[in-house]
Amino acid sequence: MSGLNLRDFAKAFPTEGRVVLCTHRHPDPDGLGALTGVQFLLQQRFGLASDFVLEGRIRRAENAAMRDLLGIHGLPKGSVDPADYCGVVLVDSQPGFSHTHPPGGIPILAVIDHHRGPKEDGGLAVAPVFSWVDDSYGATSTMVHDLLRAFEVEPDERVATALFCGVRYDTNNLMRGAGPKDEEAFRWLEQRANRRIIAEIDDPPLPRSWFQMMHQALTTCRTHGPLALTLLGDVANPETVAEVADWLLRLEGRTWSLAGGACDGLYQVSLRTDATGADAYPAMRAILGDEGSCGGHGRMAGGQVPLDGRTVDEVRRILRERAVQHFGLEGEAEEAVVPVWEPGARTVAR
Ligand SMILES: [Mn+2]
Repeated sequence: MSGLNLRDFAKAFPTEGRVVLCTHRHPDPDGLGALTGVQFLLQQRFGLASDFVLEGRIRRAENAAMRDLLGIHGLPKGSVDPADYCGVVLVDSQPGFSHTHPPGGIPILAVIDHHRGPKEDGGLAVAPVFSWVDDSYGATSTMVHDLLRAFEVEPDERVATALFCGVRYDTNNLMRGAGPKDEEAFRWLEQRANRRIIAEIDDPPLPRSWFQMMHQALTTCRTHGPLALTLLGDVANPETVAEVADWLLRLEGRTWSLAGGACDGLYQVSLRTDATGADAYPAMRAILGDEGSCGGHGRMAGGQVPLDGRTVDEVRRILRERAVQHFGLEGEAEEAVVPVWEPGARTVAR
């Protein structure tokens, strides 16, 4: 872990050239907010232009709305010529994280992140010129807010809105993993953000595919006592799985929700809990057993299992058995959430 040293940050950058800004695959609001803030800082304080290179697709409707309404657009990854750039800045992720692949052949100048590092000691796998990694922050956007204010750069409305989205989504409006620094950033950015845009990002139009996915989730979900288990087939992206897990945790009487779906040769899983004092990470670790990787803390955990030539059904069966066993629910009846009905059949709402 390292603290913020403004002189070291400034020294990491050359006096001219163009910079690539990256975050993890399938960027979320915190990654997008931090990118926008760093771009503004580099331009205003150091006179450096930069481009975003975004990996993976942004599919969650809220995130896509943020991208579109704030004009956060990346270059196609294959189009980056290393000769055009002097360095990379990585935010909300670190070199060595499996979901992060900055374009090769360009030195990493700076890393700003609030996750623990990939190595056993929590350190970075590759040493960049400057690194500021501090897991006491609830969001990387809070760190970038601190950076802007330390350099006395006043964000414009667009940048403040982007950073505000990052802080509030990563901390769930200061209710998850947020500390005093996040609270200060939240209040300060809120004053400067565009509320109409925030409202649109919170409540975007949803495509038919979202309703189809939720329909599939409802018909797939089975409860085993306090556990809602929603192991889907193929899904468009890992965020869908997280969204389904969040949603079905709200089912009355459920204190654990495990959702999964296949994407890019991996079976993605998300676990959520609202049981008092429960920790999702060890439960996820136990359910995945010796395969796959996972991360998380507190009420949420996410992971992935390589299909490795197995069918999706086989992996779903294994995960269901392990989850039921882990929570000691072998004696509980398996129940559907919604009645299975044939199209055209008369249904009576009770
Ligand atoms: Mn984050």
